[in-house]
Amino acid sequence: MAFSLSHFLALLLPPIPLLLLTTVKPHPGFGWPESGACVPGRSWAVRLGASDEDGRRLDDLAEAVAQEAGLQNWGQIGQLEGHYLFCYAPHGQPEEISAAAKVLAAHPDVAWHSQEQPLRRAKRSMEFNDPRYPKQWHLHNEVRAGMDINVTGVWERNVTGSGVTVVVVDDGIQHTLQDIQPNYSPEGSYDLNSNDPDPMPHPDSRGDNHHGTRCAGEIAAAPNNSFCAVGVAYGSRVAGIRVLDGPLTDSMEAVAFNKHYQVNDVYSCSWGPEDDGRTVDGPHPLGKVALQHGVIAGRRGFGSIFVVASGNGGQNEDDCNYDGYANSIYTVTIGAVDENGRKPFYAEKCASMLAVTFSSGDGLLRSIVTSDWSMQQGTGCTEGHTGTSAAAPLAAGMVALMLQVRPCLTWRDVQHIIAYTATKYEDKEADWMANSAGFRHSHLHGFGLLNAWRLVNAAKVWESVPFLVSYQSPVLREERTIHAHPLVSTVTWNVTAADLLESGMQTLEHVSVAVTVSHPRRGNVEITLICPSGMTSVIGAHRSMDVDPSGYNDWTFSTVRCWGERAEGVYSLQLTDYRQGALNIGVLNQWKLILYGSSMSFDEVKARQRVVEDAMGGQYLNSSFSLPCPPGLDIPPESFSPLTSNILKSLLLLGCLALFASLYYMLEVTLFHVDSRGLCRRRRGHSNIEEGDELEVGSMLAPEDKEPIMGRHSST
Ligand SMILES: *[C@@H]1O[C@H](CO)[C@@H](O)[C@H](O)[C@H]1NC(C)=O
Ligand SMILES: *[C@@H]1O[C@H](CO)[C@@H](O)[C@H](O)[C@H]1NC(C)=O
Ligand SMILES: *[C@@H]1O[C@H](CO)[C@@H](O)[C@H](O)[C@H]1NC(C)=O
Ligand SMILES: *[C@@H]1O[C@H](CO)[C@@H](O)[C@H](O)[C@H]1NC(C)=O
Ligand SMILES: *[C@@H]1O[C@H](CO)[C@@H](O)[C@H](O)[C@H]1NC(C)=O
Ligand SMILES: [Ca+2]
Ligand SMILES: [Ca+2]
Ligand SMILES: [Ca+2]
Ligand SMILES: [Ca+2]
Repeated sequence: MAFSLSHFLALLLPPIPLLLLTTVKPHPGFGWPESGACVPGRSWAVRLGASDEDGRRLDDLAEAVAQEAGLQNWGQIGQLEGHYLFCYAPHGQPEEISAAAKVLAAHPDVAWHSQEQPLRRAKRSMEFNDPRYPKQWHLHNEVRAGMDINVTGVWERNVTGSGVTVVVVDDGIQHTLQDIQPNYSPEGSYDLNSNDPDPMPHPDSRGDNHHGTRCAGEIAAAPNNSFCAVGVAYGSRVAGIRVLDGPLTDSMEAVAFNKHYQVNDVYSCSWGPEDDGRTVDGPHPLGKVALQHGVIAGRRGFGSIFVVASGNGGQNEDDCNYDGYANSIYTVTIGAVDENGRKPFYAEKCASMLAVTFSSGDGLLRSIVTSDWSMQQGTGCTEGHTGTSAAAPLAAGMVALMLQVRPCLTWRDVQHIIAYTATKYEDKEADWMANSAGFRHSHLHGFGLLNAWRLVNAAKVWESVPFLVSYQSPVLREERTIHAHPLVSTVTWNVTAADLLESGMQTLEHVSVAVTVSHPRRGNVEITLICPSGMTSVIGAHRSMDVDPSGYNDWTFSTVRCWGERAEGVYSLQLTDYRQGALNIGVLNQWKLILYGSSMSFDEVKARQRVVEDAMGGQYLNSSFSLPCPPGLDIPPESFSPLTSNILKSLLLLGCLALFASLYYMLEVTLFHVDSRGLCRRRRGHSNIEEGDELEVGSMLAPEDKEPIMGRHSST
């Protein structure tokens, strides 16, 4: 790929005469003539053909040539040896000008000459008349350099999310608002709380249904309309799915994740299970199937992009590995940092964190400035959007920018590009650790800060990764007592070359572990996964508030920290018990290792890292450059309309294989990078359903505890 790219670049950019790019500076030896200005139209750039052994002699020659042409010699141009600037005498007439041109053209010592014209150069700054734009520090931080998403250069290249739709799955969006209406997509919207197509929020007594509107503004607030703010992807369209204003059920969640999935490209979800530091919950069976179905059939088969907030339970020692939405391999898990790049009090950490972006912080640090609803006391604009809730939509907007320049990125390509491009910075608490593939990850900050410029440039040159494959160990029954801290209990599983032969897996993406532990106070247990390279992930953090006596029942933890590493080798799981007193005896009952990855070789991972870094100059962000993109598939706008519990139930029971077998086959043949074999075929298992979940009709109908994730500082 590196070869073909540089080759393409060579064709794309013919050598530009260097002179036009350099500034004209006086040569130290000469000094510029005192009077008159050497203005464009009166000046010539000349390259002498003589050899450059002796700078002094070239200067003499230049002087002689200038005199012959009736021009003044203004000396060497910058550091360009043999290049001189000649100028007309202040009172030169047009006839003399053309005479000089003839002399230069005919002169044997002049290799090249050019009469200089003013260069058209636009000033590199985005001017918007939106009154709060100057306060949107997350877009352009003038106070703390580098602490923004570096998006203005992307906008200057006319990349604004055009052609991409982001849907905010939340408590509705006020689409009549001045900043939302121009980019609102009714086609992508729905109201699952009232069961109608219009997701307009309903004012309630607490006045807090402004959340979705704020998220929508961060993504696509209209620019330059003299109103409020500007969105990250202000050229994209934004839709709303109203689902949080009322009891949320598993089936509603499932419908939301696939709603209008040929219209909506990116799903922004700023909510999750309770962040109380003692909950272990995630998508239930239907929600899980819907996420899986979305990445297979959404976006014409390239896969819906699900962006989820990592949670606001930091002050409760919560950890996003106990949040099934964050752990899911199908989601882009986004955490928050404050304006200083530090973890705010509310932010959670976990091994499945992909990256972070900006949001509110402690004390005097600024919050996110965005649209707001104008219902109740709302003004249509706020400076107080907070929490990881505010971070996820920024990430969703950045994904929209990526999809504009490369519409065929798959859901996995997006995660790869984030891992390859996120930036690191000094932070003592971050505890960055480099894995053997050279990716640095922190439990606090994932692979680092999202950087729109880097994401978009990488997206432009990104070739889709090979299709997803997976490997599952058998269920490993241990019944092993968990030692008290500082002792650890270690179990291992050796994944051999023969194990990986059938799938062809070479390098890793996500690594998951399904764990069953009995413990009278499960928060005491800490679980660490060690990949063959030695890279450690704290997949089950110790949580002092989690007093639950039922342990973990086949809970799937996951990590992204072994991304790009070789899949083969010995994996170990280490458990330790932070118990007080001798009574709490925990047992690791069983575990199972699940690897996700592809046939991409380790060397190819390294080669891609170089391709990505080579693209950071912006040279490919030219509309005349594009890698070929397959067209995608013709998938019905909605497989089931309306999606009833019964249909969902049969979808679940059939698994993806039976119902979508022909579709998968097509995907594999036409795209061969969007493959479902790894999703639907288990190597040693018999179940087509993710981790053999059983469907309980009861759980489908019971309201779940899903709460919008909001910072404690949320205004109103
Ligand atoms: C915004 O509008 C002003 C005129 O009101 C115009 O000068 C400016 O170029 C516009 N900015 C952008 C980025 O389109
Ligand atoms: C930010 O974007 C500019 C282009 O606008 C680029 O030159 C610069 O290197 C980027 N900064 C980082 C840290 O990526
Ligand atoms: C910017 O992009 C939009 C949408 O793709 C297009 O309509 C417009 O012509 C572009 N403008 C320039 C100056 O390239
Ligand atoms: C893992 O299995 C391979 C193949 O059987 C073997 O060569 C290797 O020694 C094993 N490693 C360990 C640590 O047991
Ligand atoms: C984009 O490509 C065109 C045609 O190849 C070229 O004329 C133009 O200078 C390029 N622009 C940039 C910014 O590289
Ligand atoms: Ca409605
Ligand atoms: Ca605006
Ligand atoms: Ca949480
Ligand atoms: Ca995830």
